[in-house]
Amino acid sequence: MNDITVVPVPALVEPSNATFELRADAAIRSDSASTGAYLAEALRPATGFALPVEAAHPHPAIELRLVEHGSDEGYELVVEADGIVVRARTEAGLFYGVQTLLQLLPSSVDAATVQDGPWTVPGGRIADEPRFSYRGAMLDVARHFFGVEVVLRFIDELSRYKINVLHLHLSDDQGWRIAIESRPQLARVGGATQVGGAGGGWFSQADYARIVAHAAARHVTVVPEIDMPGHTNAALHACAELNDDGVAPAAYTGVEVGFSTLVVGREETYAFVRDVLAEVAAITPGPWLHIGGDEAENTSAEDYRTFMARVQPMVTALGKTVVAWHQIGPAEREPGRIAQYWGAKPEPDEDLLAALAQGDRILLSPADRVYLDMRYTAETPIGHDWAGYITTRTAYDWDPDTLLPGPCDIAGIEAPLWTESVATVADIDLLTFPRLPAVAEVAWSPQARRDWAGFRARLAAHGPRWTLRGVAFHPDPTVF
Ligand code: TNX
Repeated sequence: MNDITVVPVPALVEPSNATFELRADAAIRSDSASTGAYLAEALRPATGFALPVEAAHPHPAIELRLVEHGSDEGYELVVEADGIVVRARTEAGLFYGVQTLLQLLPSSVDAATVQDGPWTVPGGRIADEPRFSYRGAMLDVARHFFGVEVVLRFIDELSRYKINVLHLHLSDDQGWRIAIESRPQLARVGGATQVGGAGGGWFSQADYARIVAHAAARHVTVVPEIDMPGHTNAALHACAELNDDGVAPAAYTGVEVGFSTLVVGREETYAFVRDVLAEVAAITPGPWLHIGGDEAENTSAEDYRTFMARVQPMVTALGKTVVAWHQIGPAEREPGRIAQYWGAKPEPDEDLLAALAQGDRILLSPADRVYLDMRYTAETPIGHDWAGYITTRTAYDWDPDTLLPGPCDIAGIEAPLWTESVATVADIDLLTFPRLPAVAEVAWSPQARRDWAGFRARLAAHGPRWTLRGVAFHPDPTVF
């Protein structure tokens, strides 16, 4: 295990001189039917082996064991010449042990067709657990819509890097992307277009359920975001009754921000918010509901606080925890809420300071580090640059503990992908890989285990894997 290329780097690695070889007659014994099946399905195409999964095989080559001890997401992986054992207290931990094991095999294991072996794994012991319990990625399906299959594939890729939250930005000026049964015009009318005009679309509640289930099977929790009171042109366009004059604005297909607002003094606004949040909460098994709150530039500060003072308790009453962009800071604090910091250094941000002063938990999405929509360099064909260029190294080389002024309760890290300029799966891949794995390591691995030179060497080994999996990553010349 001296030269392993596992990303995120495990907390502890103890190499041995042993080598394990997976052979055609290998069986998997698993205490978890789902994780056993996941592993076998990941191994079968390239190895061509049958790899039966059984709860009680007498001589398994690979054992996945649920045990009494261990942390919530931790695992232990022991590789000896005659077998491999993964132990974890939870199903999530077992799944992460399996991800590590897959990365210990030759990269050709990711091929879709049978390859030559030998399928060797270096011997030793790994003991691993995450630094942060919230390790997220965000996909904006509002500016450009992406269908279920694209989202499922995105989940597959992020879960390989032990990311465990998918935040879906479901509404914005350019589109409303989740069906609300009590207000069908929201998605039907509000979801009909996207940036540039043509296209658009939305998730039925059955579509959303498929996403949530696929994510859950990979230990990923979905956080739905309904952005309010700004970023609401699509809703105002779909529902004339939300407008003071009863006249719906035109659909918006540009890329400006900050012009729209729900009408804070109008009762109909709160009936709408209540209906929407109730349905979104009902179809979301995870604990979080994101209510946006960013860039409400057309809402007065007083109106903003009035609005949030009414909306936050609705979320709590639905049994969910409020998540909002850090502009929520000055609004009355809802117990337990999470403020998502998306600033870029160095200016001290008053809204952030207000959130910190109120004792909000903070989710770190520093725009100059982890915004996947920023260009890598001036040459990157798509993306923004308002927070600067973000090379893979920039995304990697920072310490969450020293980012903010003073101590605070950090919930974790999330890398958002805004999609004003992201229109295809290839666009998603280009901006996401290899930077998301860099952020995943920031969120998972102990700071003391991380350094750019080591990361770069490990990350480079993932290029061939992405190629085999059809991921159109950016061949960042500082890495590959
Ligand atoms: C700011 S980040 C926004 C988004 C844009 C993004 C583009 C945040 C909470 N709001 O509306 O898409 O910049 O980088």
